[in-house]
Amino acid sequence: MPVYAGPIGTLRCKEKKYDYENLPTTSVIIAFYNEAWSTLLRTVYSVLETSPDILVEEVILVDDYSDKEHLKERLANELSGLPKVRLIRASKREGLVRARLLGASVARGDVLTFLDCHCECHEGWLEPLLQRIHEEESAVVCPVIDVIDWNTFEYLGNSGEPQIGGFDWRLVFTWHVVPERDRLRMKSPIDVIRSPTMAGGLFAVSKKYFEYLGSYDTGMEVWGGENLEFSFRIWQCGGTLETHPCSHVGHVFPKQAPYSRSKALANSVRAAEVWMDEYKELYYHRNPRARLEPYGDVSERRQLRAKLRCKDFRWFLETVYPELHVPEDRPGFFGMLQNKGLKEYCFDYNPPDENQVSGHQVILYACHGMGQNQFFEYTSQKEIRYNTRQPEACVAVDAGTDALIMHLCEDTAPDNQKFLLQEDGSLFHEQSRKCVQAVRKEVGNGFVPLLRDCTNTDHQKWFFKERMP
Ligand code: UD2
Ligand code: MN
Repeated sequence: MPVYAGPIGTLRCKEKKYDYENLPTTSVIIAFYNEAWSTLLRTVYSVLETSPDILVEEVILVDDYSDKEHLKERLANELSGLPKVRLIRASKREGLVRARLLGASVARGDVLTFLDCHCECHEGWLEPLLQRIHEEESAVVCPVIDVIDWNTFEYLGNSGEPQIGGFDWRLVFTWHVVPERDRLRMKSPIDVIRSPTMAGGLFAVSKKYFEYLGSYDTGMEVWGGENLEFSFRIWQCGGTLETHPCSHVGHVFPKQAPYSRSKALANSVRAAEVWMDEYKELYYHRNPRARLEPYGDVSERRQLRAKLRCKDFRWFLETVYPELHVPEDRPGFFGMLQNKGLKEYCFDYNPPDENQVSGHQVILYACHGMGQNQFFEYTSQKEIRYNTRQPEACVAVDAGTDALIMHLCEDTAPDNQKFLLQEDGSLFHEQSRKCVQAVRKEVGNGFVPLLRDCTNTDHQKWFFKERMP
């Protein structure tokens, strides 16, 4: 078996030769809602300038019922001189799923290539995507997403190796380094990389295969959730999702979107209800609001799943994404971890940096029952896991100190991360032989959990509660 275990790089991409005559053609589909002029036009011109003419059937811009003045006449005029560019307009606000499908419904290319409306394609971005789909029709292929600076709009690129997509149990998309397992599967530094999920905006798919797979869930509104739904569906129904290290497209990750994203929760619930089987409970435990969210009718999507004889979510987790830790969520051992003496105070952890989960202290805060920062799981390894996010953090106490600090969890729990939750509610730290107690902060208001000699006080008693009464 040919094995490549070195760094994944783009250096050799330039040597790659393509058989242009035989590659499929593509329709590039760009949906937009109230996008700025410069970023939208940059996307269009960069597609035209970096793509071999012979491969581009057309560029379809779908206006999702924008109300900004510059996107009306002025845009139509600007594009009228570009023979390959078509502008179609939705007659009401559709949301990105149905807007993209509007574009797909008129597309004439063999392959649909979706882009966000604030991108810059990098020289050579298109050929690898089409080449791969030419080889394997059921491959859905993403470019590496480079960063365009949100303030200066400078193309910053990507430091280090391409990353692959995952998710956490809140159903939030996450980035990961390529695991060893997948590295060993690669035959060269410019081979495709398998990815459990995609970010959502930039990918190429055979038009025929997209239709076979059931395109998109048209019950999803505005923004969010469709990326994980499509990722699960691709894998579970027999396709593959990949990133091609030779294809690079820059994207502006804005600080704030020009529209409300309140529909994201219902969209995620639809994805969970159709694809996740019993694992959807792990999601609902971590986001109790999701369980109450009206999500409409998913019976057609379930029928699609049955018709395509798609595999179950357990298969997906075990085969495609074994790196994701699957919580146990034993009854009575997850949710809010509440103190008995203080009544309404719960363990709370809110790391200031979303990307740096470890290193901060657990505090106590008024119990809110919303999961998220107050969700903890007590495992059979005696860990107190903060596992709404990836990577997962575990409560730890460093030798000689008394504060509860989050460390990254390990495969086998180290001794300083082990707590015994006893029948009487006491929470005993085995290594130090002390108990966790709710203690008033020395400065400021509020309380923190600290290690103290074990006594019988209610301030040393803790219990899990799944939700607010
Ligand atoms: C990411 C994806 C995005 C989408 C989203 C989840 C990338 C780079 N971006 O968020 O494509 O999968 O996750 O839903 O992977 N749009 C409409 N109508 C709407 C709302 C948005 O046409 O009602 C357009 C929007 O103008 C843009 C695209 O849909 O072209 C994606 O929206 P975004 O850029 O605000 O999403 P992003 O990049 O934060
Ligand atoms: Mn975007």
